[in-house]
Amino acid sequence: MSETSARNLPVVEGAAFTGTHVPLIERYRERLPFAPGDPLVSLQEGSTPLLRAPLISEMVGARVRLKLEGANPTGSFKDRGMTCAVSAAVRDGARAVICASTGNTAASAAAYAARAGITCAVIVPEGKIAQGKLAQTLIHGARVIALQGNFDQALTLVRELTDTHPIVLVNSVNEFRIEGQKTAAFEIQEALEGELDALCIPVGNAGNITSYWRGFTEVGMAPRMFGFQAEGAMPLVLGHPVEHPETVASAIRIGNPVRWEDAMAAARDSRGSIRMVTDSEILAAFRLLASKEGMFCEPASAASVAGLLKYGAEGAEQVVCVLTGRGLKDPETAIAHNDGRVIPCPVELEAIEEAVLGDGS
Ligand code: AN7
Repeated sequence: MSETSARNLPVVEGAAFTGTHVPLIERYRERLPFAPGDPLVSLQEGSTPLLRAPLISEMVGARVRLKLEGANPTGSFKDRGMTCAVSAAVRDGARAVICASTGNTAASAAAYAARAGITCAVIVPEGKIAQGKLAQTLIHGARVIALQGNFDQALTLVRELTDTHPIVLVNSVNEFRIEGQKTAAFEIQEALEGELDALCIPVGNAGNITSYWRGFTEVGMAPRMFGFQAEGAMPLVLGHPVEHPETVASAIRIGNPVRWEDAMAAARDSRGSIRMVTDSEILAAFRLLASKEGMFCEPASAASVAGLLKYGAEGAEQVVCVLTGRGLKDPETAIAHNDGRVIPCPVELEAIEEAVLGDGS
């Protein structure tokens, strides 16, 4: 253990973990920029399920599986990149990390910084991040700054700030983020023994599509990469930045992605595409996943399935849709957009009978 680690206890060796669930850096150490003995900040991320989606499979005429990234410790795929970014920061003697975020990067950075015993600051667009993510970030003890602007402006400002202060930037401009997130492609390769024709994935800052393509390339796979942006925040579809991005899927409310070139290269080199889904298509997929497949993801994640349903499998037989974050992240949107209702009931048997068995009128 190097002396640069922020404090002794939480930065542990992989060998200290027991059970079948090993930290991502341990599982894929040979393919990641870490040496044995490097400090390792882990919450036992990665190794997420790949769930069959029978109804969606039938709808599109392909074998469709869902990569459940909401099963990560903080409820999103960001943990894969964050274990690497924070472990590297600690290795290099950092005392603080910072990010701009639409919510999930903030929650993940806050958790890993807490684990490492270093400080964390996050800049979020004021009033535009989901409640679950805000709750996580605050309880982990990060300093939360609500910018009176959008994500793109927040990212521009933190990049300037980190140019002149010794604080590590953990947005996906950080190479360790991409390196960590590519491991999801390794897991898919192992689970499907390399048999995959298409990957459907939501695109915001475009770090994740970049990571998956890097991971697939490293294991000799080349599925078509189908990225989806929300109609009100689709710079990669339009070919120019969007100054005022807007979408119900707050996680991908991003108008000028940092991994622009990498995402376009992934789409081009894989014979894939980056296309658009509307907010109502996102919400329809969000409800379908929850009510018919039993899987509650956050709205941004449903963009992957919305895109598959909209454009079809295009001849692909094996498809994976990445569900990037857990539904509990954003309870407001789920409560605002569903077909159910809450039935009030007095404390009486007859009333209960009517409420449970009646026609609901
Ligand atoms: C659930 O947290 O950008 O294309 O600041 O939270 O790699 O940006 C989140 C992005 C998809 C898009 N799904 O991934 C942030 C942030 C969910 C997300 C994306 C995000 P990228």
